[in-house]
Amino acid sequence: MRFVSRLTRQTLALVLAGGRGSRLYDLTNWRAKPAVPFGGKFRIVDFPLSNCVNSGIGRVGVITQYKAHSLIRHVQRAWGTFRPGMDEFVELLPAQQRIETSWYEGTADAVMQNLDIIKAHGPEYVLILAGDHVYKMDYGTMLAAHVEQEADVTVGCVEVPVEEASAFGVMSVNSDYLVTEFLEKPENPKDLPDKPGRTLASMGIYVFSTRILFEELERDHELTTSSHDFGKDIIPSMIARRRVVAFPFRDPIRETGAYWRDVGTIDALWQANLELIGVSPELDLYDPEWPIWTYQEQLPPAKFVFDEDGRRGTAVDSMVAGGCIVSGATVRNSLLFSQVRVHSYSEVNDSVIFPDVDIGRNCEIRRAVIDRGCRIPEGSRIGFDPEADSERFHVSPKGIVLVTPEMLEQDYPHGL
Ligand code: ADQ
Ligand code: ADP
Repeated sequence: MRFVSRLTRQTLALVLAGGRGSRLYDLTNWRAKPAVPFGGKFRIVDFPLSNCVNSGIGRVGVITQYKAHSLIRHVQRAWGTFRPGMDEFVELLPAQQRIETSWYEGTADAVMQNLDIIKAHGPEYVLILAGDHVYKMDYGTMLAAHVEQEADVTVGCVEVPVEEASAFGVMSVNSDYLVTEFLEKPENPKDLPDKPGRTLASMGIYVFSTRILFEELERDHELTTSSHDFGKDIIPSMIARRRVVAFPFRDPIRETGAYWRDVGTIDALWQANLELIGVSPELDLYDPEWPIWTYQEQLPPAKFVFDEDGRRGTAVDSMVAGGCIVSGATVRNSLLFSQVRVHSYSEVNDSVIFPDVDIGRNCEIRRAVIDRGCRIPEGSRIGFDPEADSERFHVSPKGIVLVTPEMLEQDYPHGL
């Protein structure tokens, strides 16, 4: 254990949080994907950041670019006072044209443009993470594997069904987990030799020995043909020249399987949120051994009340955050983020309701994701008629209805 804690102390983690996340449609019109709310009170970026803290990595940079306002505000509030004075910090690294006169191009360029900041911290290892995945992972075991295997770079990987693999970097490994091939988002990914129907996908997280990272970034920087991306350029080009090792991810607590989700679509976001409600969800937010940290403003407890006509306000099979009031309405199999109001005679089923939403009287809502600040007018029916819904809202391939303030011709909540 002392060995691992020495490694985590010698590590600087960089969380890449600048991408657009365009498959989330209007949810990322005004915010970056890592700032998208998740799990009733968190934002997605809280997962990799909590993993860092729980793994004993105290030095973390968050690289931001696209629509970063609410992300920056959240990281400052939740993570800004991270044990000051103990060489532990979460530092925001916005694209600021320090080296180039351009914004960050690919993910490697985003790291390259912060090279002098990395040098100033002098880490032995740099752990590169994505800010937009939901999972619990002990990065200490990955660092230990990197050192034991004498790797130049270690790539975190998970097994996925072949039919989903063209969204990922896909790799082939030999019996020592040395990567022999790496194809970024291949059209026809190959099956694992011993497991038909399955393949090995990159999680887009990497441990680099710092010297190697610098050499590779500088080499890539000179290549005019490169898009300066880890998955597209850097990792594939290292296979023939360096020791590229795969690290199969296991759950830190159960040591079997692994919960890891790229909640990159409305369907995936909806499903991953609702799965949390189950009796024994794969991702347990109530586990004291691997807490997920966040910021939430001080709010009164959620309240469930009879309305003036004596109708009961209830929520069952649901998660309800602070500041919510359910009055004379019924909520089932749903997740209510903070300060949601559900008024009399309304029914909410199988839905994910972001903070500060007001659901008027007599509404029926099912299979929906409602964005922050929406005021749903009295008598609305959402999730029953895909054709009518798609005239005003966005309807996903699985029929989940996304509603945003803009679609309701309302303003987003400013200054909330
Ligand atoms: P993608 O997820 O498609 O594939 P990308 O869109 O580059 O990769 O995003 C990776 C991370 O970097 C995200 O957290 C994103 O927000 C951030 N990011 C993207 N562009 C950025 C920029 N210019 N500046 C700062 N941050 C930026 C990658 C790998 C695959 C792997 C999947 C796993 O390339 O090999 O399988 O992740 O999801
Ligand atoms: P989050 O729920 O992620 O905190 P916010 O609703 O606070 O998102 O919006 C993020 C940022 O974008 C805020 O600064 C907000 O003022 C701004 N914003 C949101 N919607 C609009 C809009 N329609 N026009 C201009 N700015 C907007």
